[in-house]
This record gives sequence, structure tokens and C-alpha cells, in this order.
Amino acid sequence: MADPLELLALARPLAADAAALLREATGHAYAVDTKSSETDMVTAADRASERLIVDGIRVARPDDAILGEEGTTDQGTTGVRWIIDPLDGTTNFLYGIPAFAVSIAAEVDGRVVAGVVVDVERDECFTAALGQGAQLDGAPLRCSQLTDLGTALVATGFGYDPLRRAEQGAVVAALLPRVRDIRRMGAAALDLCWVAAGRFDAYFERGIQPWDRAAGALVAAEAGARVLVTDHGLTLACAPGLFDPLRSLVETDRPGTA
Ligand code: LIP
Repeated sequence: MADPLELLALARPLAADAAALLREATGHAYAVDTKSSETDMVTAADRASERLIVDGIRVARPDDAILGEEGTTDQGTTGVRWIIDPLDGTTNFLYGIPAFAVSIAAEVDGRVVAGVVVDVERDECFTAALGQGAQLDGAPLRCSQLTDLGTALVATGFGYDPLRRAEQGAVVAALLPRVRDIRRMGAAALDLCWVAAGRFDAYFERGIQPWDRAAGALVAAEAGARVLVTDHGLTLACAPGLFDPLRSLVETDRPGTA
């Protein structure tokens, strides 16, 4: 089996190089296309970042599979699949809001075993390998140990589809009076890493893509957070003591929930 630490060692410099490319592009970025809706934008920087990462992987591990948000779909033969979000937080990037990231995960036989998320503007590097803990710039991470939902700082996000946004707004409206506060940062990979770092006590969102989630979810889990991904597209990562009460409030399509 491919060694998770070796896969991480390949991904980390590629993520750093892609982050440097995005840093160069900030300030003069513009949307070149839209995808699932008119608000789901893509830039030349998204595409250039993915090209840099994919080229690096193809040179080092030419027989691996690759799934990239901007269209890369290499079929592989090794059982290793790379899952890439070359620019998570594209809207923030375009609006000059300093909350966007590069996210690279490596799956072996369908299980994510290594992940790296680079916060481009804060220049922070979150890493994790299965069973090896999670780190921020090399220092170990441990998630929040909060058990009181009423004092929890909870992050979330919203999809690009207007109907889904209406549903998500209703969930947040019901949750807001029951927690300390809500944050909506606009980059799922960072939301998940901030749970790992204890900057958020929890994060949930319905409808994010595998590339938004793959690396950050491993970082959060390896930092001790409870992480749930349901068949209905809900992602939840939180302090272990918050899991049951929060799940009952945000998993609204499970029989018997709020
Ligand atoms: C974003 C996610 C975020 C979500 C946004 C968007 P993108 O990904 O990271 O959590 O709320 O709607 O999907 O599109 O910037 O790569």
C-alpha cells in the first residue's frame, strides 16, 4: 500500500507552489466562466493552480487517478486517487477577501489517507496523514473539547442553488439562537481545518463537493474532531461533545430530527 507520509510529502510542496501562484494572481483576478449557477464562478487562477498540481502528480506518480474540481479526471491503476480543489473559496478570491485555500488529498482504495490545505493569505499549512495526527505548520493540532452547544462558535456555508440556499437559511435561523454565534467564511477546506485548530467548535454544510472536503475532513478527524458525511450530502465536523446535539439540529432530513 502507498505510504500516507510519502503521499503527503508529494502533496505538500505542490500545494505550497499552487498557493504561491494564487498569491501572485490576487488583485487582478476575474471570473472567466460560471459552472453550476451564475454565482458559481471559475477563474484562470483556478485552472492554472490545478494544472500545476496535476502536472506535479503526473510526473511523480503517472499511474495514479486524479479528480480535480476544474475538470481533471485521470483514471489510475494503482488504487491511489488524488482529490484536488485548486482554489477553494473562489468567490472570496475574486472579491479580495483573504479566505481561500489550496486543498489536495490522497485516497488509497477509497479511503483518504493524506491531506494538505494551504491557507493562501495567512500562509498556514494544515496537514494530516491517517493515524499520524494533524498539524499546522508542523505543530500538532487538537480540536475544541467544548460540550456546551450554547457557547459553541459554529461555521457553515451555503450552496450555489437558490432553492438549496433557502433551505440552508432556515436551518441556520433555527440554530442561531441555540449557539454562541455563526460564521460563514466561504471556504469549506478552511472551515474544516479551523475546526481542527479549535478556532471553530463546529462546522456543517450540505452539498459541498468531495474536493472541498477530502483533505480538511482528514485534518479535522486527525485532530480529534467527530466527522460525519451523510448520504444526503451533509458534512459535519465538531468537538466530540457537540456531535449529538448539533447533528439533531442540522441533519434535517433524518427521520425524527428538528
Ligand atoms: C466553496 C466552498 C464553501 C461553500 C461555497 C463554495 P468553491 O467552494 O468551499 O464551503 O459554502 O458555496 O462551494 O466553489 O469556492 O471552490
